[in-house]
Amino acid sequence: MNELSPLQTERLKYQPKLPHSLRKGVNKLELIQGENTKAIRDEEQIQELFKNTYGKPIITFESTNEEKVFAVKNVGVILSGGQAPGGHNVIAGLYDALKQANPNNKLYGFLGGPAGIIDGKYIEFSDEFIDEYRNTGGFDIIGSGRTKLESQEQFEKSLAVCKKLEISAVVIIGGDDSNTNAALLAEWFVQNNTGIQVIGCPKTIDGDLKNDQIEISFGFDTATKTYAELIGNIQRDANSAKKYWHFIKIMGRSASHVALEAALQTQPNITLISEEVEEKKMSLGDIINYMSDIISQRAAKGKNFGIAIVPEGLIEFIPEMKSMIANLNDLMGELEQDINFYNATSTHDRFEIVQNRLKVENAKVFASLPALIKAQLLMDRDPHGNVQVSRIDTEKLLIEMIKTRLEGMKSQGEYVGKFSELAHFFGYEGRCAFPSNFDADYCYSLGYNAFALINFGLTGYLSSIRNLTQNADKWIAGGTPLTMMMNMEKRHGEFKPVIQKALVKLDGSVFKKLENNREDWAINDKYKFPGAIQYFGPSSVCDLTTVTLQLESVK
Ligand code: FBP
Repeated sequence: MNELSPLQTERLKYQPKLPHSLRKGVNKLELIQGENTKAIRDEEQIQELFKNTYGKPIITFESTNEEKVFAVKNVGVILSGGQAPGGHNVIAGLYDALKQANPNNKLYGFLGGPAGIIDGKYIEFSDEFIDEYRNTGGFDIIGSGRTKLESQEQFEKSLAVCKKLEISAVVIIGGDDSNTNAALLAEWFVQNNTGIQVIGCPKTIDGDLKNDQIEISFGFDTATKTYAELIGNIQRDANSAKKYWHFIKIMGRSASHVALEAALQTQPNITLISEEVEEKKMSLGDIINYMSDIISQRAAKGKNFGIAIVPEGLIEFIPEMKSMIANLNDLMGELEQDINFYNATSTHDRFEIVQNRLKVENAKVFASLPALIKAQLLMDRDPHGNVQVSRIDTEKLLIEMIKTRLEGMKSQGEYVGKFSELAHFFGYEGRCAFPSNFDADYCYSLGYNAFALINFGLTGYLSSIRNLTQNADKWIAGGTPLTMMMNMEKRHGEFKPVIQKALVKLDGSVFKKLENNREDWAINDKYKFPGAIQYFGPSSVCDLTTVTLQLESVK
């Protein structure tokens, strides 16, 4: 083992908290069945596609004094998609429950994400190995990947690997796409009488895998607290030096939950919310005017500094950009085959080819963008065919356009300030932080609970821990059928069953909190400084939940 930092050493000793119902042990549980469930929409189609796993009841666990005996089991686990703090604890919780149930049980970890189960690349966990990773950030214990697990061939290969290892259950730790794939795999395993169960765990810093049953995905708590610490530090710097406007892009592929939460924790001058931009059909020009007006109002008060928060996915929510990017996504396949495009020696020539292929109105939008953004829009798509928004410098695009707008305003005598800007992107800084106590406890509970679901023979369920604003003692453990979160959505031109992504609700209390305060925060500096995540000390700082969770828990 490498030499450890003092915090690493202390965190390894931390014993995560479990809900009261799970504390007597995984063999002393009673399963309580709720009502049967339905898909959120498109019930008939989802039922048709998931004939064997559709409509199952919601499950809760209660502890009992009666000890049950279960057969020996081998389980496989996969980390899927982007890193999120706490993933190692999901595996640790799963491992502890599995070994507690029967020391002869085995846990296998598939390497490098879903590709590991297809290609048969795995390790078997041991006490010594797991112990090195308890309460640590990252997914390096077994690695992660973005392979989509969805084809017949992949399922067959996965089955062969499971048979070889005598695995009777697979746990997939992932976001909405990975858990959609977990649902498909669960159904396929039942349909083919394999006897293999599939259980999902809700992961993603983006916070967009949530619904009535899943209060939040793991990782959101730690990532938002990390970004809030950094934003708070920058606010102090800006307020001290009083000379820079800081434009901070905040990670979160599509939904703006992360930017919104970080903003509520820090109260910056400007916070853009992609969902609002889309709903109000704000053009790029409207956004620039909105931001320039605030910059100008502050300058009139002698404040040539400020903080602007930009959600990572913004560019895809601006109507004219959305249409242009969709057109570009469709073109990417053709461009890959286009010899002229690939042989083009200058980026200018490449841009020309793209412009000539786009629809007229989209070509105009493309042409209006700076070369840097055009080049970034032409980069490779992710395995789901999406633009990789983390690699597009939206904050720089806004800065360039604001500069031009402010010059125009200056010439009309409407702006009297001096605009010096700095651009930041906070994303990867937060995805592998040491999990907060909340994420350490929540993740361990999710993993432990996943094994309880397996022990009771369930499949096609998401491990669920609820009542999260209360002490861990009062958390409610159970399972949510994956099919109840699904509906049909168009993906690459075809309707497919998918878990619905939760976007920011503009009529919800979390957005309202921003909306009711943002005019005040824009001009009167009301910066808050959350500071670093605390792991040891008073519960009021160590066990704090996010503002989002607190506001959403008030029904
Ligand atoms: P998941 O949905 O897989 O959890 O991904 C989250 C995320 O961190 C996004 O916020 C971000 O846009 C993306 O991953 C970045 O992907 P990559 O790690 O491939 O650069």
